[in-house]
Amino acid sequence: GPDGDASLLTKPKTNTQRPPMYKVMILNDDYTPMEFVVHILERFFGLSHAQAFEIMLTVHKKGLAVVAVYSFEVAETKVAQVMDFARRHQHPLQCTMEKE
Ligand code: NFA
Repeated sequence: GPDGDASLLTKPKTNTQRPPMYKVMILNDDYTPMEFVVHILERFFGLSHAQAFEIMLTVHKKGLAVVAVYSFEVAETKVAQVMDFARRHQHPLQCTMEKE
């Protein structure tokens, strides 16, 4: 009405779609050198040395960690870059993505 429709002001918007986001994760293994993982985190995820070292240690202790969250396209690119770099250096490091 002229004084405003309360429902229009208060009804939660259930149709506001956001694009799905994807967690990019690094998995632990027994062979990849710690310094190599730190280098990857700095190079491909733009982390500081201290942040990279912290995440590497979390992966080492807990088995995996989420490094970052991206759109599907960016997450796919990060995973491919990490997997290719690890393969070229003959390390078994695994990087995967999962929908949030
Ligand atoms: N666990 C590996 C080691 O002891 C280090 C590592 C950390 C590997 C994080 C993969 C991911 N050399």
